[in-house]
Amino acid sequence: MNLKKLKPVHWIYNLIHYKAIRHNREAYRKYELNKPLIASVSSRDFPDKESKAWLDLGDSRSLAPLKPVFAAFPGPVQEKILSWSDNGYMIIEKLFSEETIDKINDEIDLLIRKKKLNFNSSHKLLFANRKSAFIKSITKDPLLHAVLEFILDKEVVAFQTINFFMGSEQRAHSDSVHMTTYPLGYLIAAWIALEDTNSENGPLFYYPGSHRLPYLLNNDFNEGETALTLGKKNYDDYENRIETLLKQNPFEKKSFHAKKGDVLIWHANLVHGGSPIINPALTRKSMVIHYYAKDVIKYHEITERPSLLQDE
Ligand SMILES: O=C(O)CCC(=O)C(=O)O
Repeated sequence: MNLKKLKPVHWIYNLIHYKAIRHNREAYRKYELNKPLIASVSSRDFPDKESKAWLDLGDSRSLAPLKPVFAAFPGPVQEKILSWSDNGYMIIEKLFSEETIDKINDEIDLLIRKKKLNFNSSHKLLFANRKSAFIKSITKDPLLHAVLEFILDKEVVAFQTINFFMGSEQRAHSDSVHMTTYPLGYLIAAWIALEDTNSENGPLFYYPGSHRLPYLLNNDFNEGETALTLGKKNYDDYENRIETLLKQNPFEKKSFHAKKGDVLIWHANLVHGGSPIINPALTRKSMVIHYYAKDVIKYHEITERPSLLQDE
């Protein structure tokens, strides 16, 4: 028996990390989830599976200009906010300067040299924001923060940063199965180009409009769950289901050929991934920051574990 499939193993893990799951306490109360914080949590605990984010319930073109702060954004950013409900993503060109990006790259190199940051088995460098005050400050960039909080109409907190040296080659997925919220729709990500990307170095790909697909959660691809064990299916089964969904709903596939300093912001349910690396000699340095709205329930649908969040 795979220990990772045993819920009691997760409960012990959650208990050990109790401080980092306390962020859910208020939200459990607010959304009337009557469970201990250390218990497994999944979409099966909740009454609905639709986003409650205001720009999913209504259209950004009519709603966004009604908020006085909208007028404070630069004109080009306003345009992108207006298309959010249709697109589920936006690109802000050169949000970060060359100098800032160089500093990020230097900082990541330093963290690696000092062995404070290590590649995991998927070639990812996780949580540089917890190791470096400078990287943490990037997650709080004022314009980026203002845009994210406007889109969600809630305060946001950075859950994690992931740095890549090479393209991820990750299959198509939506982040909502990895970083799930109740209500749905309250995760948002910012992907920062730390160098230019092109068709050779495994650029990010995404499907505009795919955020409107139904959220694919445990009940849709997993089965055989019991009170003590997780369902029998695994992440490959999830990715296969997404592939099938994309075949049934042919969205246009776009690749992000970014310039250093460009940022792509994506919706909680936008389907995206990493293209194949055509030239393995090329790096594709990037940093993605995943943010949660602060006052919602935050967890990982597949393993049913509450997300671990450090104090900001
Ligand atoms: O950077 C990439 O290639 C993919 C990143 C991604 O899928 C994610 O962070 O959710």
